[in-house]
Order: sequence, then C-alpha cells, then structure tokens
Amino acid sequence: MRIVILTGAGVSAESGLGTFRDKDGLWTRYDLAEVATPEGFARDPAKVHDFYNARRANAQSATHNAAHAALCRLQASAHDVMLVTQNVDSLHEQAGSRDVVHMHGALSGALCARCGDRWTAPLAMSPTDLCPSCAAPATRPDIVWFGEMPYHMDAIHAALLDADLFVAIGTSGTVYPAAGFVDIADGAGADTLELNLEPSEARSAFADARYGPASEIVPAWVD
Ligand code: BV8
Repeated sequence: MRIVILTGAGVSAESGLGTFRDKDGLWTRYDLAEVATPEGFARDPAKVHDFYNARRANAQSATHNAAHAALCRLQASAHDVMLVTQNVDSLHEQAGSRDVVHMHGALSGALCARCGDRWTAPLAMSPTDLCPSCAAPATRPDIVWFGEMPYHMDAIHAALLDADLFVAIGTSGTVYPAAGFVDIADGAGADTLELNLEPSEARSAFADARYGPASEIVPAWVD
C-alpha cells in the first residue's frame, strides 16, 4: 500500500516541544508576523535568531516518543511510506526514520539569504554570522516562513496523487498548503484518516478519524 503521512506539532507535544495554536502554544506567546515571516526577519534579525536559537536548544534536548517510533516501524514495513513533516525538529530522524520530507525546513539547517548555500546550523545563530560560501552577513535559519514556498512540493503532490492512504497526525489543519493535502489525496481516490488529540478544523475532510494522545493512538494504529 502507498501511504503518505503528514505530521504536525502534536506528534512532538509529548516530547515536550510546544505546539503552535493550542492553549499556551507558541503563537499565543509570540507574534507570528515578527518571528516567522521574511518581513519580520528583515526588521529585527536578532529577535528572530533568538526565537529559533531557543527552539533549537529545546529541540536538541528533546527525546522522541512512541508515536515517532511507531512511524519508523511503519516505514520499515512492506508498505511504501512517504513521511512528510511540518515539524522543524529532528525527532523522526532520532527515532530512526529516513528520508523524512521536511516541508517547512529544519532547525538544524542554516541558509544564506544571498547565495542560497545551506549548512548545518550552529546551536546559536546571530545576524553577524557570515555565509561560508559568499561571506555575506545574510545567514538565516533554514525554515519556511509564512509567505514563503514550502519545500519538496512537487514530490509531495505526486505522492498524494498516487497514494492509497493519506494520514494526518497531530496537525490543526490550519496552515496551507499542508492543510489542503487531504483534499488532493481524497480527490485522487485515496482513503483518508486523521489521528489527533481532538477533531481538527479539517476533520470533515477525512473519511475516518481516531482521537487521543499521539503516543497511544499512533502505535495502536501502526501495530
Ligand atoms: C505558502 C515556521 C505559497 C516554522 C510555519 C492569509 C494571509 C497570509 C498568508 C495566508 C493567508 N491564507 C493562506 C495563507 C498562506 C499561509 C497560511 O496557511 N496561513 C494560514 C495561517 C492562514 N501559508 C503560507 O504562507 C505557506 N506558504 O502558502 O506559499 C506561495 C505562493 C506564491 C508565492 C510565495 C508563496 C508557508 C507555511 C509555512 C509557515 N511556517 N512555521 C516554525 O517556526 O516552526 S507554520 C507552523 O504551522 C509550523 O510549521 C507548524 O508545523 C504549522 C502547522 O501547525 P501544526 O503543526 O498543525 O501545529 P498546531 O499547533 O496548529 O496544531 C497542533 C495539533 O496537534 C492540534 O490539532 C492539537 O489538537 C494536536 N495535538 C496536541 N497535542 C497532541 C496533539 N495530537 C496528538 N497528540 C498530542 N499529544
């Protein structure tokens, strides 16, 4: 069976990484326009680096949970699985998953806004860091901000059109284009399943759903 999995912040919540839109979520404490847009970065790069430096430190001390481990087992099964994540942490990789499609980038990456070179981010980035290729002081986290094009969209789109099953796990279904994947897969004839703590905004688009903490419902579904 060809399966496309889309994960969101809910899959890492039990690893201690905060979600975005839940009570006490990141976007209730930070202004998204200031820290997660190219315009915000242009206005105050130090503030944006501080935001991502803190999240990078948090993510580095986090441990994957039973949901990440179950998805790794699914990838190792006979099924053909594309694992797409909106998360910028590396907990799927820490659990052993390979070829994870990071559509919103990764905290572990640095990107030169001038020449496009990419390299491994240091734990703390700063506006004075120079690009190792072109020496421009234009380094930024390799994160897809609002208003920017998410990565790997052609490959994801092709997999959705070819999928037998699309499963969204721990995502609120509010950020596009990821929120529209269920409609693409459904339109192409795939079965669709939502695994989440509670019904998401996109619940009505899914044929089936199971609710509870990801560390319980994902292993129960996989095994
Ligand atoms: C684009 C940065 C096209 C990384 C992120 C109006 C105005 C402006 C823009 C738009 C607009 N309308 C549409 C848009 C486009 C915009 C968008 O969708 N905006 C929304 C908010 C309206 N999208 C974009 O800009 C995207 N780009 O469209 O490009 C384009 C075309 C032409 C030219 C240029 C571009 C770019 C989107 C990427 C944004 N980057 N963040 C970072 O700092 O991390 S998005 C951010 O939201 C995160 O990446 C996150 O992954 C993503 C999705 O959130 P979720 O993962 O779903 O997290 P959330 O907190 O919302 O939900 C958690 C869920 O888990 C909940 O349902 C909860 O119940 C559940 N849960 C909690 N605990 C558990 C659990 N489930 C299970 N177990 C648990 N224990």
